[in-house]
Amino acid sequence: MSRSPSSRRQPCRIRATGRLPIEDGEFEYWPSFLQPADASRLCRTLIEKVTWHVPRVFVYGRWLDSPRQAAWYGDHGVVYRYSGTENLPLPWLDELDQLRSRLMTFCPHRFNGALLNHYRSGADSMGWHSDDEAELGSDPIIASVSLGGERRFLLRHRRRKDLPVQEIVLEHGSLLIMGAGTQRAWRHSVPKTARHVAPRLNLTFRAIQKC
Ligand SMILES: O=C(O)CCC(=O)C(=O)O
Ligand SMILES: [Mn+2]
Repeated sequence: MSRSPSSRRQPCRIRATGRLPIEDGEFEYWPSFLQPADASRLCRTLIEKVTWHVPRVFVYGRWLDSPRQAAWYGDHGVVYRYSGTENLPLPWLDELDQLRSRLMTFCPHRFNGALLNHYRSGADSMGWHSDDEAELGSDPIIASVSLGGERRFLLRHRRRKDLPVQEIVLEHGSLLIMGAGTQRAWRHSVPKTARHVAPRLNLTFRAIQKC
């Protein structure tokens, strides 16, 4: 992930469904991708069954514990390296593989791995970054499913300082597709919140090009 310092601008909230009115990148937001009951069941199952760990990442010249739990699942041999970590895939859980099949029917992309994030409380977060590692290819497509507590997802253009920070509230059972151009033009983050929020899972399905 390439990172940058945080921004002080007031975010502009986007409430649209489907293709989002965002420049220089194809973002789609589908709030009811999963039915609430199915999303709740999947959230409970994955919190229980996934082999979670706290990644130790190399950022700004030092090793730090990530402020969340994570896990990498994927096809055999699909290794994902980011922020100084090398992640060997855990074999697909049935629930993740079924979701992957559904996503590949919904959008015309193939995914061979999923990076899962567990935000245990509002104190867990994800800093500003783009998912632009070489092994994701020149224009990565990422399908991101959210389960559990709603969190703010912020987008900041990498070059256009005149554009406001954009904000999408990622709801329980929603799907965000970050398509063509999104990682080249934008950085994204999930900030901490002082509000009481339920635990949240985010499942980001990716296509590793070189294994
Ligand atoms: O939790 C989210 O919605 C975003 C996760 C993310 O950006 C990532 O895993 O790279
Ligand atoms: Mn990301």
